[in-house]
Amino acid sequence: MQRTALITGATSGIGQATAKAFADLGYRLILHGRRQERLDELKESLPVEVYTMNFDVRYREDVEEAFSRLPAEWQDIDILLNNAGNAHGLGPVQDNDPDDWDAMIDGNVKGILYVSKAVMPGMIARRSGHILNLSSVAGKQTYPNGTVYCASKAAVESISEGMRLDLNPYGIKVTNIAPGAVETEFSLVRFKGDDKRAASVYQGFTPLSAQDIAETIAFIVTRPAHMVIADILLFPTAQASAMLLKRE
Ligand code: 8X3
Repeated sequence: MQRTALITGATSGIGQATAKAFADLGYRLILHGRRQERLDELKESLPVEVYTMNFDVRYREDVEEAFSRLPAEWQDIDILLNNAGNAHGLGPVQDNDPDDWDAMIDGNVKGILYVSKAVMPGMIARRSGHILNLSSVAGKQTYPNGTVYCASKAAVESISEGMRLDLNPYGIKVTNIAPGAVETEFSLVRFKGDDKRAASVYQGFTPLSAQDIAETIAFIVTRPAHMVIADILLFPTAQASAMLLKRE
């Protein structure tokens, strides 16, 4: 039977690449983002049925409202990829802008919870489903100047673990995905549009691409029913930890 997958943050990077990978698998797609134009373009480019949702995962009422309008034929969601999330700023915690803290805690932590809250009841009722949460190596290792981003991703690690425990009785799979350096708009957002600083993050080594992560996610969601890849850490070959990267 054709599966239905919901991807948050589908308008760029890992979300967008995974939308394409899922379309290749023949899945029907619910694509979420904040940029309707990009969602429409993506929908046009994909050879499968697509429903788009436009809201900010940080605002609980907006999330609830968007899901209350989800047509009946889109409500049986088999796969939820909680991909939406961002870093805002990189600097000593004592100098951080609290607005950046709000953006990261609300977007990366509460966002996953709000969206999952809307999707889990259907999975529980059907006794099946797969939730994949985009964490980061930053969720496993805190690095200097990354305190609150790392804290938000450490929370994702805990949420993945907790979901796995609480959803276990219902046969729902939970996967935690922790990439290291992946070249996307991630650093551009972190450095607030400073493209030179963003580009310097990926200089001197070959970073992972969004495509690399998408191919891995496609592999994860196509494992047989009795198997779940519970937790996965992905590095470019040049990377050995959050802090250690071999640059030429
Ligand atoms: C993205 C990877 O190392 O910039 O989550 O935190 S890192």
